[in-house]
Amino acid sequence: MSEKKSNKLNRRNFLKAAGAAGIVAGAGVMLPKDALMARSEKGGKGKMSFHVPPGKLDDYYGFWSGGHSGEVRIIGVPSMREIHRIPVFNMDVGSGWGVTNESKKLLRGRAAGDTHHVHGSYKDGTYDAKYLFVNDKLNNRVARIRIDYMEVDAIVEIPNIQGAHGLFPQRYPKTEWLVVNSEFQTPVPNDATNRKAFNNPQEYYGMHTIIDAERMAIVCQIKLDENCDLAATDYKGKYSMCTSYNIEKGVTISEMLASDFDYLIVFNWKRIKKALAAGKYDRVNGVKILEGRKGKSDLTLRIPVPKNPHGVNISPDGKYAVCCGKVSPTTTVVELDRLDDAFAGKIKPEECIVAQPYVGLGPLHTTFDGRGNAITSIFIDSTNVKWNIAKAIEAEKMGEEAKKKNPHIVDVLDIHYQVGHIMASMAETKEADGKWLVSLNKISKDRFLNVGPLKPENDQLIDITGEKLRLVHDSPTYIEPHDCLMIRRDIIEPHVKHRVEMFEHPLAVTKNSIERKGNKVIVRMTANAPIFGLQEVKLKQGNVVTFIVTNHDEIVDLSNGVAISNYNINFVIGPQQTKSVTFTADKPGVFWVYCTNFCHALHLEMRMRFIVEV
Ligand code: CUK
Ligand code: CA
Repeated sequence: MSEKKSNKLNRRNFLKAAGAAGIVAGAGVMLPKDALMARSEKGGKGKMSFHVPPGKLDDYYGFWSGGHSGEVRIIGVPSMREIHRIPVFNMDVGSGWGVTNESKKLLRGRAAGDTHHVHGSYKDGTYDAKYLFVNDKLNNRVARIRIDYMEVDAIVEIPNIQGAHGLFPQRYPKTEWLVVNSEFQTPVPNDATNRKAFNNPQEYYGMHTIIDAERMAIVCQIKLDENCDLAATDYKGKYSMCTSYNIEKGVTISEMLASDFDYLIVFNWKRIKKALAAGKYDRVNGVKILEGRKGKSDLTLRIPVPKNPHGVNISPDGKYAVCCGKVSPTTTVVELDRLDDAFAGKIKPEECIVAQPYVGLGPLHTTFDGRGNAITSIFIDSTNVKWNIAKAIEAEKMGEEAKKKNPHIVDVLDIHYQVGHIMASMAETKEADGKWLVSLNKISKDRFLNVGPLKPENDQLIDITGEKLRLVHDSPTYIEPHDCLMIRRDIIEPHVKHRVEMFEHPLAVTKNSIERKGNKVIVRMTANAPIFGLQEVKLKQGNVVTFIVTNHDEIVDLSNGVAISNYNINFVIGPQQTKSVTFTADKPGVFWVYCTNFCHALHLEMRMRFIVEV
């Protein structure tokens, strides 16, 4: 199917589905996509290349979420080369994540996940290169990745919620709190003690959860009738916010689309801290729950926005929140300086809205070039639309006639196809630099070699240095990045270490030994390419054995693998690193333990016997 034809189909299907669900919002202001396309000439003025010659390094660390693969990936930008994968909520037999005791302790038996939003820790409105945080929508967790080792060091489970979706760290003065939204409303508590609520959706609630980023512990949850979708924090440390598309408390698609408007909900951190200090909370499953419901709480403010909004993003100057319409072909621009007055009751919540420009059919997320322009992803139209924030506000003041001419639109770029998130380099910081844009397209169709029914996604790299958006590169990605970040190399690189501190692991092995305590056997072993510290381990069938292995090489990039044949054990240890596994030696026989990670000319000889006697 040609691109044009299939886009039309998508528009038609969407409108059909929308009609069936009773959508009328925005129908009156819908303009044909062609009217916008008239402004776009193919090929912008930018000159940047994605080509990074052999031996040269990329300018940006890209951190991509991996969707239902459960991982995070590091992509070099602009080359779009995948450099590394960080296993997070998934099992990764390449590195041994989900195999070793260290990773199992964090995963607690749940090695499946759904990562959507990766964000870095902040200091003074930009990245401090300490941590990355990522949500797990599947099992309602948040993981922290330490940037020095690019490994997960903490996972916090969030009770009382489902659909842990939007996540955002505090940006100012530094990241002390993280907020996480629950996209699905549920009974609270959601267990047998509250069984009467199971069949009564009126007793389902959404939660805005606040997490202490250093302790990775839950500070509190703010209870709402609405659901919470995407999240953002401001640049002053005063407010966090969420979009809500189900203020109806619906449990079917048509119920969720019943209301003509939904909300952008703003949370007042000063008042939340006060309420916590005053002890104004209940406890459910050990978590402090604050009242945030409409009419019952002064912690929250509801700004009505066109029905079923999706993304909310803050402009790098800290002035505006841009909320995408999804079902409405508009974005809503909220001036953050008005929030104080709205919370004080001096103005109505809707008076915080300063513009509602038309952008196209199915707007999902917005990013920024740091020069006053916003770029919004348009799912149904399959476009990225660049528009000027000041011009949108000006047109709003001038009235309907001025607005209809869409003076805010700078450029419209066709993408391939069906875009979700988009992100510009450094765009979620005050240092947004307007160089690169990545369009994370959900559907690649015909853009790559046909690999069967399950096709890659298409992450497109776009040069945004010129007036026009200029597509420069297509990059296939495996299941299923939702969002990404591009952080300048000079910010991240000085913090990333070549080797771990050996004695950070309390069990780091310096002397090879086999210790037997009843049925338990503890094997302490060094690895030093091409030799394991022991040449054999002998034990009895049924023994529970723990291997603790430390890689004693100091050489950069010299990792050893430890694989135990037919025992389903396989993990990799980097220089100076220690990892351990525990399992029952249930099969008698001779089993070769071997190095999987090519380490030396005598790599193949790097092996030892594991003898299980009867
Ligand atoms: S997202 Cu998670 S459903 Cu638009 Cu941030 Cu894709
Ligand atoms: Ca709704």
